[in-house]
Amino acid sequence: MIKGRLEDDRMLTGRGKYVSDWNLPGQAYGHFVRSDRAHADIVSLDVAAARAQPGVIAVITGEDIRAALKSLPCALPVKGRGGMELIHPGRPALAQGRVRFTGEPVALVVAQSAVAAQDAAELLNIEYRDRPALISAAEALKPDSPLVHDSVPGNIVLDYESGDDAGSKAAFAKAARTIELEVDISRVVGNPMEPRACLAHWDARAEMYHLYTCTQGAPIMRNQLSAVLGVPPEKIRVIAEEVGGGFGVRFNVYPEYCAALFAAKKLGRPVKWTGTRSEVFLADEQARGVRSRGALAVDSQGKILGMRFDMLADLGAYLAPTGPFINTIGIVNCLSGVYDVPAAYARIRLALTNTAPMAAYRGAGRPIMSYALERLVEHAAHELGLDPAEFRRRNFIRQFPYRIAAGFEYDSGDFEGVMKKALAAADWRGFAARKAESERRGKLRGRGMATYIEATGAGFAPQDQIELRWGGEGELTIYAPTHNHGQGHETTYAQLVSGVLGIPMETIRLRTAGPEFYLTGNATGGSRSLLAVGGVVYLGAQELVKKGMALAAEALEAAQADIEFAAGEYRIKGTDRRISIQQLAAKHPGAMDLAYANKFGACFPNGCHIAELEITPETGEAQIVSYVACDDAGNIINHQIVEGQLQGGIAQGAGQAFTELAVYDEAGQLLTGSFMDYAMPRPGEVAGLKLLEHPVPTKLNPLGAKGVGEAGVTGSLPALMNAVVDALRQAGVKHFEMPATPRRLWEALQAAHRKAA
Ligand code: MCN
Repeated sequence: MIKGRLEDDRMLTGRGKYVSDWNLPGQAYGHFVRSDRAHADIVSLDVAAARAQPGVIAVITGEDIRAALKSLPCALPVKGRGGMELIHPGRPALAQGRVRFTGEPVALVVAQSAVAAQDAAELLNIEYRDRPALISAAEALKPDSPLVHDSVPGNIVLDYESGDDAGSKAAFAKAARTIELEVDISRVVGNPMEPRACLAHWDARAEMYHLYTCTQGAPIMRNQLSAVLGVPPEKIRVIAEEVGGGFGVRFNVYPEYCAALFAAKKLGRPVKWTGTRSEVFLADEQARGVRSRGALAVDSQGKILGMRFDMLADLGAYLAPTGPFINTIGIVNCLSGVYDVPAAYARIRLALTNTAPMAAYRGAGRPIMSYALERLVEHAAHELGLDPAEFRRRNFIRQFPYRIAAGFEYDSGDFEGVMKKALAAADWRGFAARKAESERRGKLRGRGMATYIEATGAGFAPQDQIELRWGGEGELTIYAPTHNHGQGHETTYAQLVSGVLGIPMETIRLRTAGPEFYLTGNATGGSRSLLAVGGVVYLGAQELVKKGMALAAEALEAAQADIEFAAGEYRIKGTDRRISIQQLAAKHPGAMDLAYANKFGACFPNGCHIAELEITPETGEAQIVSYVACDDAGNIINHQIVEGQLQGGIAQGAGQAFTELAVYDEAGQLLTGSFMDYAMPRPGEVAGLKLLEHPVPTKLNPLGAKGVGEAGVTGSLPALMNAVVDALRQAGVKHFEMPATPRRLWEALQAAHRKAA
């Protein structure tokens, strides 16, 4: 077991190179002028006063880019109900004629300094004619609602369905009981530590665009930029060293990057933009924001016969490249969870509103499904008078492979085994006594469970390419398409290679996106890096050993058949004549380098999370008192990193459950646009974490690993809110939505109290 991570030293001693640490000779600075209203026509836009300011080099507007830049891309590989195609109304890099959400970029001011650009931006004279703003997806559906885009009738870009409609209807017709629950999966802002930034450069000689930015993966960003810039991906380089957190909101191309690249080419000098926290709140992709009406059909033995969901997703004012995917396939890929359900069906309508575009946030659709389903299952158990663990146990899938109604196939799992371990660690049976003890102290104690499953691994790119290249001193560099922005890839990929090649981990380094190489593959997302790219790295290392056989035979003057490889050395069998792989690589510069590609697809990590919390009725404060998570992430490569990933994911679930909420007012102004109004989870929020492993290796990749990066949030969101609802139930509260802030909890308790009186 190694101590710490290879990347820690650099990160903790301030030697990481983040986007705003990059500088290029002759660079200018950009500042974006953003719409201060949610929905309006741009009547006129006068740049003269701003342009005349000292230090200002250019003011670029939507009209300037109209002919040069295409819409930001968005596509979906599936159709909707009745063959409906996704309607992509298009999204310009700078607003053209109309603004559709507060914070939308309208113009880019470029100046000699960032301050000069910001000052001049205030002199931009924009005349708007306001239009009525649509703030909620429910409102968007009303027949007389204003249209966000004239090309999208009824504000619905897609009416999607998945599963077995007729079968589930039949199941409901014959059910002994049907149980329904409507829940709101609240809207959140991703908030990585590093606000978005870019440095755009046009290399006129090579006719190439260079973009330094915070990205979860250069290859995807390059393809998306290619669609906007109208040049092949080979003409674009995306460069990122350190990225201060991704969490899904650094996956896609953003308008600002396209406008900055346009400006860099037009002006013949690099343009640097460093965003602020306010811009993160206003103009980063936001996520979740789905209303779900779910129903279970149950027979007299507590066996689930059918399941239906009707969801309404808010996609914001424009389609983010992955927004529709996340809110359709990303939700239904685990449609019926860990349960053996003969007929499940979901309808999801994707609506537009005058709010920031919506896409991925840690879990990317799966927490929406797990929340809707696990809240419903827990609610059903209470309605049926069954122990929530027993109700789940009766319905677990036990045979694999198992194909769910949405068409996806779970390859492996032991849901009952996972739950058993969690129940024991949480002392499930002792809850009544603990609850009574809390009551004596005047506290409401609640317990919540979630037996989640999620899909990890599928990627858009046809293959993941990697390269292994030796340096002169026997050091080996792994080049990979997935970006490492907190997940510890430098350590785990090095562990894999070191394990195969037998060379010290310290001699292995990872480069994920750099100007000097070019790989295709998938970005970091969908918790796929280890199982997919890690799998390719692992096989690549094995190929490298094979590749060295002929050279080793030559160096040792033996027949290749007599050579064996072990512990980093090629050896003539039965002798002590040997050469290390590092010596061999140094002897033959370039000859021992290797390019390798392969692709490994989706697999299904799962787990059982059990939370207990106490609510203080006088103040509404909720305090987690114990949290047990037992997860099946398949084979684990680095237990310490996996533990960290689970802790982070659980804390992010707690953030959404207890404090975070993006709120727009009726006019479409974001009321929660800073950390003063939008509360992130704090250290200590998730106390008493107990993490257990229950690995069931998958055969779908060479490592037997399942993804873990998003599991924590997928499990914790429903487990925590089930615990909140359980505590409130005792006080007569019938319905409660996230976030469980002290004020909202206190108000709910007061309202129930008044009603009872
Ligand atoms: N791992 C392991 N054994 C397993 C599974 C994973 O040792 N069976 C290790 C991997 O080698 C890797 C880490 O755990 O070091 C996470 O691996 P994986 O599950 O493959 O997830 P990714 O590396 O693809 O990370 C993506 C995932 C996503 S989608 C979001 S969002 C997210 C997350 O990871 N964003 C993060 N975790 C984050 N953590 C940090 N610090 N910052 C983010 O932005």
